[in-house]
Amino acid sequence: MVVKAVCVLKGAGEASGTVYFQQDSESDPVKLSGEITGLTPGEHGFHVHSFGDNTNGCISAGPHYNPHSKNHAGPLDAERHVGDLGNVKAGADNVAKIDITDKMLTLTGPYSIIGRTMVIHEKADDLGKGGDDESLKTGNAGGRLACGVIGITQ
Ligand SMILES: [Cu+2]
Ligand SMILES: [Zn+2]
Repeated sequence: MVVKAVCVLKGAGEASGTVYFQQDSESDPVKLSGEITGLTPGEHGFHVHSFGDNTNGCISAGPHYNPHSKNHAGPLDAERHVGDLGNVKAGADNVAKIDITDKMLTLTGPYSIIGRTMVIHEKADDLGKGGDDESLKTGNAGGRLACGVIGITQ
């Protein structure tokens, strides 16, 4: 059964966007599409964070979604936070197109990301290769520009 979700990202500044999620069956990867506008050109860290809580802005979303207690890494690493989607890249038009297929995310079962928060960051994610403690937690991606809770859609 196809499961679809959507996330509308907003923040205190210019950045905003919409991300669509689709998973064709329980064992299929999750496809993400959409775009984020109002970004400085270049790479921006993009993750699923633990909580669907935006009561105090994006900070209330907590750390990267990490149900298996791994270190932070990149989306292609076997050992990573479930929420680690790496970077999206904005062009000179300040827009990042989202076109990601991810095998670790799921929209079904106990580790579903529905009800959690997507965050777009100020800086590039170093994918755990920055050589400091913070790199293994957050990828040194800096502040949270915009975020939104992932919700079920039709
Ligand atoms: Cu993040
Ligand atoms: Zn992470």
